Formats: sequence, C-alpha cells, structure tokens
Amino acid sequence: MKKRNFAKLMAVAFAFGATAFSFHANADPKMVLKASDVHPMGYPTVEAIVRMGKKLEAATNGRISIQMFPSMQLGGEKEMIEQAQIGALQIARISVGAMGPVVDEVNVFNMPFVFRDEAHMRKVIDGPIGQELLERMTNGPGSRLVALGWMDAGTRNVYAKKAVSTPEDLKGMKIRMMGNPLFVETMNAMGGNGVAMGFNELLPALQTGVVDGAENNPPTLLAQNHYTVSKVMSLTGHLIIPEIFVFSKKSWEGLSKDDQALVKKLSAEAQQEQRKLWDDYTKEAETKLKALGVQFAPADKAAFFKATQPIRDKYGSKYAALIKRIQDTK
Ligand code: GTR
Repeated sequence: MKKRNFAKLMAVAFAFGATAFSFHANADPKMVLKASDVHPMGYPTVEAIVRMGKKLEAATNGRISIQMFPSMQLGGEKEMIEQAQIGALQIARISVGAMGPVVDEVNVFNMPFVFRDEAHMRKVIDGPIGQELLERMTNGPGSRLVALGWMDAGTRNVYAKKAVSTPEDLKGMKIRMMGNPLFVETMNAMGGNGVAMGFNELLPALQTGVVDGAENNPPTLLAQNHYTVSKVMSLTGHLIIPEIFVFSKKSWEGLSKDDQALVKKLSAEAQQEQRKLWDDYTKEAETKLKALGVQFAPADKAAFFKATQPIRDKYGSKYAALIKRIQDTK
C-alpha cells in the first residue's frame, strides 16, 4: 500500500474508532454509517446506496444514516476492503473482481465468458447461486465482511486509442486489468499484455501512456473520464462481472438484530433499484459517449472466446459443479 493511502486509512480508522465507541456510550446514539464507492455522485451504484441511506434514516427516525464518500475519496477498492475489514468503513461498494483475492470461490464470476449475456448473469445472481455466494463471502475464512447484495455492472469491453477487433490487434498493447492474477492472465490469453493496477491509478496511467488501454463498461468509460484518452471501445464483451456491497463484520456486530434485519431488507431493495438506475444510465452513457466522439467498434468475440479457453480450463476446474449450475441457469 502506498504511504499516502496508508495515512488516509489510519486517519479514517481513528475517526471511526471514536464514533463506534459512542454507539455504546449513549442511550440513543446516532449512528452514521460510512459508505464508499470509486464512482462519483449520481453513478447508479452510488445513487442506490444514497437512497438506501435515506430510507434507513426515515425508518429509524434519523437514528441511523449513511454518509457517502464517493469518487475514491477513501482510496481504491483494495483499500476499501481493508478499511471495512477493520471497521473503519461500514459499507463498501466494490466489484466482485476485487473480492476474488479475498474469497476465492467468487472468482467463478470473474472468468471470461462465464455468462452468456447480462440477462443470464442477472438470473444467476438473483437465484440460489447468488444467495450462496453472498453467504460464502460472509462466512468464508478471513472475509470479515457481511455481503449484503449484488449490483449490475454491465459488460466489459476493451478501450484504447484504436480498435482491437481480434487477438492479433492486442499484440504488444499494455492493458490495465483489475488487481487479480486471473484478469492479467485473461488479457494475456486475449493477446495483449495485462497490467494489474488499482482503479485509482488508471486515469493518469492512460494519460501518460503507462498503459495503452483498459477494459470496462460504457458508464465507467464516461464517468471516470477515461474517454478523454481512449476514444474507441471495441465490443470484446469478455467479462460480465457483477458488483457487490458489503458491510464491515466488526461494525455489523455492533448493530441490534432489528437494525441488521432492516439493513438486510433495504439492501435487497437497493439491489433491485440499482438495476433500474443501471439500465437508464447505460443508455445515457452510450449516447453521451458517441456525442463526445467515442466509437464503438465490432470485435470478433468468437476469437476472444477461443483464446481464453485455457483460462476457463485452469481456473474453472475446481468449480466444475458450480459452473455447470451456472450454465444450466436459463
Ligand atoms: C468498474 C466497477 C468498479 C471498479 C472498476 C475497475 O466497472 O464499477 O467498482 O471495480 O470497474 O475496473 O477497477
């Protein structure tokens, strides 16, 4: 961890430590739950948690509220997970990509082309597999988090200054991937050079040419200003990775059973609400990106599927039964 991030983490940890103590010291203490997201205000994931906070406040007559720290104010997702694990942050909205190194089994969702399309992914997270994986993320050894719900993050495509329609086009290109070996290997298999990097370091890396491109969904390309450098999104569709929002287990244990039940109920509502926000924002983002001069280029998905088969073989073999259940979800 960078020194600056560590200092930030400690400052937050200290600040929350004091607040957490007052939960028990007062008869009717006010609880301010800190929430964090890498995206800015207005982005669907952020908005869904802000709305959840308003409902929480209304349901508890102002006793519990959520304070949102958007736009990577508390660092990248790795830092957010660490803060939540020690109770310095209560709610972290992160990608399942960032959870792979914490709870190995969720890497099933991080494999290239594991879902047929976004509708398939939604069916899976809404059904028993989604529920089981939330439980696994809550009870898995070393997790120290309570996984509250899923959110949508569309389909990830490669973006760069030029179109990459085939694995050959990616040759020699450094493409930023999320910090999880599975993603770096996926990009290498796709023909490029995968570079693991925190999301908080990506925009300057694109600007200075440390990387030639990245991969993500259209809303991110817009909201994070990556389009100012990368003007072509090639529809590789190699990953469909849902997001999650998790609660610090340490802080969770300080909530009454009734408050826990309320947070769980509102989380289920936030999951559905975010989906609507997501669909609207995605359409809007695509329109805006086109108006800003971004091109959406076709790509040979079949070639990328074939190129990434060794990744599914390598990582998928230990979860063969789960993958079969995902494939059988219609
Ligand atoms: C976005 C996601 C973020 C973050 C980012 C990344 O789609 O919303 O939570 O994980 O991708 O690539 O790091």
